[in-house]
Amino acid sequence: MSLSRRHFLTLSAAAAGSVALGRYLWPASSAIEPVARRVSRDGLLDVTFTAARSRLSFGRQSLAGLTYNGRAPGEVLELKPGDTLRLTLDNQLGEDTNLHYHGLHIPPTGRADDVFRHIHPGESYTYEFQIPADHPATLAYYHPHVHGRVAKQVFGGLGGAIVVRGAIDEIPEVRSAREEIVFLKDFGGDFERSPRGPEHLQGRQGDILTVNGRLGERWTLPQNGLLRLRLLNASAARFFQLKIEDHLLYLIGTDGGAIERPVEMETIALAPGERADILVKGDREPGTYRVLDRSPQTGRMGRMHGMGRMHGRGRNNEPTAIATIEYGEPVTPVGIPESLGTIDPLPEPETVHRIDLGHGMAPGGMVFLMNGKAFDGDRVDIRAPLGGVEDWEVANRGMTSHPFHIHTNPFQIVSRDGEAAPFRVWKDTVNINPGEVVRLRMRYDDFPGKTVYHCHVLDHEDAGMMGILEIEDRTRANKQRSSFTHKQT
Ligand SMILES: [Cu+2]
Repeated sequence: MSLSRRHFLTLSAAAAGSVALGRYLWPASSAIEPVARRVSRDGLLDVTFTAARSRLSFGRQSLAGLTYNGRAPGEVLELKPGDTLRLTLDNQLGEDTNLHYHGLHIPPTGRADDVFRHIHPGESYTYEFQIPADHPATLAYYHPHVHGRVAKQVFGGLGGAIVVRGAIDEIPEVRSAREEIVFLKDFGGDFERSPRGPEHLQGRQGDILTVNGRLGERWTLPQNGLLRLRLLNASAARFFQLKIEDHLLYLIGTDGGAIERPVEMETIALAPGERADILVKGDREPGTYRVLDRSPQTGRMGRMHGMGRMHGRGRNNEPTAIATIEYGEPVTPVGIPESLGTIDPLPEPETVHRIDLGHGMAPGGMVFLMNGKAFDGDRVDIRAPLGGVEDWEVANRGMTSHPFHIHTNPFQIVSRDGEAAPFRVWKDTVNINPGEVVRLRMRYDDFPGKTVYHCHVLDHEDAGMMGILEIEDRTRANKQRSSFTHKQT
């Protein structure tokens, strides 16, 4: 374990090279308001979001965008396992919308995570569901999910973070850390303009890199203490690759919550939809340090979370400062925790599904395909048994990276190009570079129904790269069938 961790650090460091000093592209905002947060009380979080068109400001620039209650991102929702979220969405967008609760293990049906439900213009709809009592602590992500409009609505500004509290938050070192939500998102240009021709490979991207919807975020790192950054890539299509000047990053959690032991890294790559929980140690010369991004411009990106090497860079490789860390008052020294929890491996799979990701040309432009097919809401692509364990072998046969996301149940990464994953993780989104094959393993726990899997470069999803998974309760189906047969005889 320690060998592979050290191995990764070397690879990552070599790939990152010595980072040239970047520059501030944007002036720091003059007034920094705290991130708006709504916390559950007595087991309930009851919120109303009005989705509407708004003007967004970034420094001296102003753009047309989309907001929840006038905010982009929307308020942070904070709950505990067992709590109920009641969320009324009032649609003033002038077109269909809805919500997906990315990373929450909740039913894909009813008033929960049903992305097939459309909320029409002028309508209001109330989602209501319970966070399961055994839900792991994690950072989840709410965003719209009406097929064909997802990229535009997310790029316009719709989305927000959900914090589920739990065991990792109680580890003394983690508890002592200053915590910041880092909602990463690019803005720029006309959010409604669809990519044309080969632009479609990259999806819609902007040059304004924001953290929590703002420019020039500043965080305090207590001298000798810890800063905990909860990263979420909420871009429609942009990949982030972050490092902090002169500081290592200690990965403590991924999409699905805590990993088993911290993993030391120099840089962290985040594809759209991915999250990471990291600690930063305040053990350097007190001062000011920049958080730098070197988003790969197109094509391949670094492997996720210590999964391997970094690949060919884009043309513009100048790092951009997206935030600043300032040392604060000294505190009693705190170290990085030794262990964070356990992840039990899933049993051997009963079935292996194979999915090829690709693209092609159609009369209307580029189409993005899974096993040669574009999304069809009336077709079930994969049927799986409730309670079963299956592997999915996902191969990228195309020319650009595809972050592969599955709703409802998290998965473990088994291997990449046949090489075993260096450490156990629970994830819901995994980046797959051109030519790579990723094998992931999933158990279809407790929630039957139709759900989806898709590419999280949202322009690819909108242009066809999505499929339907139906999780079937076969015991119940068999019972119904036998009682039906009984009546017939
Ligand atoms: Cu894609």
